Amino acid sequence: MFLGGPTVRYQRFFWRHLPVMLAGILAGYIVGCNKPAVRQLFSLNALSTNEIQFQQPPPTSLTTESLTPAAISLEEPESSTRMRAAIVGLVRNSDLFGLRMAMRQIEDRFNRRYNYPYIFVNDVPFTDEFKKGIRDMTKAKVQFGTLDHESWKVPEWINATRYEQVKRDARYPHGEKDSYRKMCRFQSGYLHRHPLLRDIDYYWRIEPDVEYYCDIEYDPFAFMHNNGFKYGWNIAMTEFMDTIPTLWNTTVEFVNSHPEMLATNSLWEWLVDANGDYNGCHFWSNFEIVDLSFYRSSQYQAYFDYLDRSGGFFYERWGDAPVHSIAAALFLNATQIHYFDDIGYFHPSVVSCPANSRFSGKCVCDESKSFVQNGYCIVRFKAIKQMLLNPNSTESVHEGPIHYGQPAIKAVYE
Ligand SMILES: Nc1nc2c(ncn2[C@@H]2O[C@H](COP(=O)(O)OP(=O)(O)OP(=O)(O)O)[C@@H](O)[C@H]2O)c(=O)[nH]1
Ligand SMILES: *[C@@H]1O[C@H](CO)[C@@H](O)[C@H](O)[C@H]1NC(C)=O
Ligand SMILES: *[C@@H]1O[C@H](CO)[C@@H](O)[C@H](O)[C@H]1NC(C)=O
Ligand SMILES: *[C@@H]1O[C@H](CO)[C@@H](O)[C@H](O)[C@H]1NC(C)=O
Ligand SMILES: *[C@@H]1O[C@H](CO)[C@@H](O)[C@H](O)[C@H]1NC(C)=O
Ligand SMILES: [Mg+2]
Repeated sequence: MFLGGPTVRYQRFFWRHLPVMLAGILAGYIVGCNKPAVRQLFSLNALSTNEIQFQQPPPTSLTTESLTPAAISLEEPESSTRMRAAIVGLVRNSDLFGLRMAMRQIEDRFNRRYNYPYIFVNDVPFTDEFKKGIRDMTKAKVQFGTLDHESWKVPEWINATRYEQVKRDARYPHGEKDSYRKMCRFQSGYLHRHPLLRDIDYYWRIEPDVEYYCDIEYDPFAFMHNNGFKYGWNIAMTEFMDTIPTLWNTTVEFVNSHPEMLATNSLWEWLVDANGDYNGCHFWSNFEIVDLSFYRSSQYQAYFDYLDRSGGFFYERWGDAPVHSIAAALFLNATQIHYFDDIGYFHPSVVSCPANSRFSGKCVCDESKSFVQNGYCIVRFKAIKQMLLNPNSTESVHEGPIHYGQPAIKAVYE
């Protein structure tokens, strides 16, 4: 199925959404790691005809979030079949207050009814004060752990001279920090393999200072399981491109040597702009609900190892958010990625607020501050997923260039 006039259509889309994109870029300077950004373009020529085949998916009754929620099963698991799942965070002792605030909301809005365990890990031992302050917040089980050296280090193949120079010259948020880079590498490649997570199949990531604005009246873990979702998110925007100059090319190299890993109905198109370059779109991983079999798969592991070897976590400042997101968009089918647009959420300084939450319902947030829902990356996500799920749809949710069956990404937009 081809849409007429992709270029014109894209330009219209661009101008209409320019104010939102500018707002995103501005916010990018306020917030850090996995953040919105100025879009720098770089090429994707390396992906060629033979390496990527796009097929239309079979018809499915499952439709995109918000469009027909009734099609999605909200059934709870039987009480005896609780999910093997936990609420998980990498945190510092100094995060005690911010984490207590986040937990209070998660408990009140959700977990006091479900009692999923918490797991917190740290590169240094947690203090007794920290453990007590956290345990005071919940009747659920809480486990505390530390990391092994392997998962929190600058690998031996990193050239120390070059790395020191990079940190001195970096002009982006957290650019001077060693710990921030170790953090991003850890969350990309090691958190899901931590021994405390051995017995869980799903995690829900939390961070200090996040807020939950709505009652969550179903079990998102069971919901993921029942619908076959592997990756769940609720904020998406463009990355600060100075932190990932070579991430996309490194990814393209990897995919070219493992073309079979690309999912049949992947969301790859969500990642590329009108020039076929990486558009910086990614899910904010400070909130993510994930079927850990995805991160524990040989594909994901191979991808992480390849990225790690290339040195970009240190020579640049690759965030776990773009790494997780690119992997999900390439290696999962679109039907396995879910937008939790019903979970009202705040991470400094971005709000995701469900519609009509100001004066009615159980959310308390101001949707007018929730610019991300109309942002470039979220609009495109919905449009592309909708097209994949229902290629014949005449719904006009799709804007921007979306096509099937094109031989090469580069050619799609020409
Ligand atoms: N144990 C430990 N946790 C860390 C370290 N650095 C960051 N973290 C945790 O990693 C998570 C992400 O760090 P943040 O500083 O919130 O990073 P961010 O959200 O990308 O950036 P900001 O917008 O600047 O907050 C948080 O849960 C932090 O507590 C560290 O050096 N040690
Ligand atoms: C990425 O690869 C393309 C095509 O090989 C090349 O033209 C471009 O310069 C590369 N970009 C970076 C930042 O290395
Ligand atoms: C390490 O990096 C420095 C600075 O970029 C460079 O001069 C040096 O040759 C590199 N060393 C090795 C072993 O590659
Ligand atoms: C994606 O869907 C296709 C066709 O429905 C299927 O063959 C393939 O196994 C799926 N891929 C993944 C990663 O589940
Ligand atoms: C979509 O349209 C094509 C061409 O009109 C048709 O062959 C196909 O059966 C349709 N698919 C669905 C799922 O309706
Ligand atoms: Mg944070």
